[in-house]
Amino acid sequence: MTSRFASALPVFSAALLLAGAAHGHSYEVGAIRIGHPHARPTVAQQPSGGAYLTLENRGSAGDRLLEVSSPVAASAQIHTMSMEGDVMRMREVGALDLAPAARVEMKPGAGYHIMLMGLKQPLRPGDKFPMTLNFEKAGKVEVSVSVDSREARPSGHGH
Ligand SMILES: [Cu+2]
Repeated sequence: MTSRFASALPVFSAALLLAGAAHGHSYEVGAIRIGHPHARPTVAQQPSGGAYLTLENRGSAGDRLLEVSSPVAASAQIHTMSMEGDVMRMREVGALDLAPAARVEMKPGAGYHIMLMGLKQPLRPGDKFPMTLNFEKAGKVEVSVSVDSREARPSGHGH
């Protein structure tokens, strides 16, 4: 009986580790920590939507987010938004640089976001969908993106 109990322990601790990884809805790949991937809800026929997350480089070397993909969209681009005069402009950036200790918080309305282009279905509040991030050094990681349950609003995402 004692030996049977002992052999069950490693399985139990592996399950705890998995639960720990999912806690707080964050992910780690190499030195990169990815926090709270979420997206705005979209309405029917809306061709694109924004996804947001926090990236932290905890390593001593720089890394770069090279590309993003998701089965819910034909393509995904890394965009940055900034005011030019009184006009908000969005442009695609080829890669997002993450210097050592860099922390990039994506959010609607300013700075970086991930643009899901050619949505295959509306993103409904409460849905989750997979998205794969590919980092130059840390490699690929799939995260689960939660669609915010807040109400959709016109987001100025027409290009
Ligand atoms: Cu955009």
